[in-house]
Amino acid sequence: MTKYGLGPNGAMILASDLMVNYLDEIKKEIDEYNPDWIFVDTAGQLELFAFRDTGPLIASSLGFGSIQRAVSFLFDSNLVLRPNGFISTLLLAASVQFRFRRIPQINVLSKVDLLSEEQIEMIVNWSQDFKALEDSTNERESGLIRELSMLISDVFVQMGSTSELIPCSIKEEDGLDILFGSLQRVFDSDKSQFY
Ligand SMILES: Nc1nc2c(ncn2[C@@H]2O[C@H](COP(=O)(O)OP(=O)(O)OP(=O)(O)O)[C@@H](O)[C@H]2O)c(=O)[nH]1
Ligand SMILES: [Mg+2]
Repeated sequence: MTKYGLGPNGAMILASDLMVNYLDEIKKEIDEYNPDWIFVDTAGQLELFAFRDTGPLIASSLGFGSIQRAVSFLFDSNLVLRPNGFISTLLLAASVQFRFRRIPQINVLSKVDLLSEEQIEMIVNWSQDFKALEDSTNERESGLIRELSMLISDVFVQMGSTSELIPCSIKEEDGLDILFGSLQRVFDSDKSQFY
């Protein structure tokens, strides 16, 4: 902030852009561990990573040229209990997919220890069946929000893009085996396309 005369938001954006200058160093450091898997946890503020040109650049450089890469997008349980929260998050997930279009994306429902079994089932169902999402929107939203939500979910219905959410909880170490299986399936199908 002091060096470039920026406020906190501008400084965070510049810091994430400047990361590109350190990619070689970061790669070298990671390589020293000779890892089987690398997880790169990026900021929840999407404009810091996903929406900057540097995001996809960093993702492809840190992939070490490997084809076995995937983006995992988290739907935070705190934000998706109502249809309108779910739809806003779905829009964000779709724009991340649009930005990293060459990399397969797996959507995760995170922090599910905060939800009941019924709530988890309802949200996972919304992700697979947009008609169910429209029904819940009709039931639980009203006015302009309902109208907008219906229009947006109709776009998803027309795109036919359903992607199942994988429920996970870090706190309870729940669902991670299913996420891991999903990642392996993505990597295996990518390999067969490649060869
Ligand atoms: N109950 C519950 N809380 C969690 C879980 N994972 C993280 N948290 C908590 O959620 C809060 C916010 O953490 P995250 O959602 O990981 O967010 P962050 O990584 O700080 O920020 P961004 O990723 O940039 O949004 C912290 O208090 C975490 O301890 C989980 O599986 N269950
Ligand atoms: Mg985080």
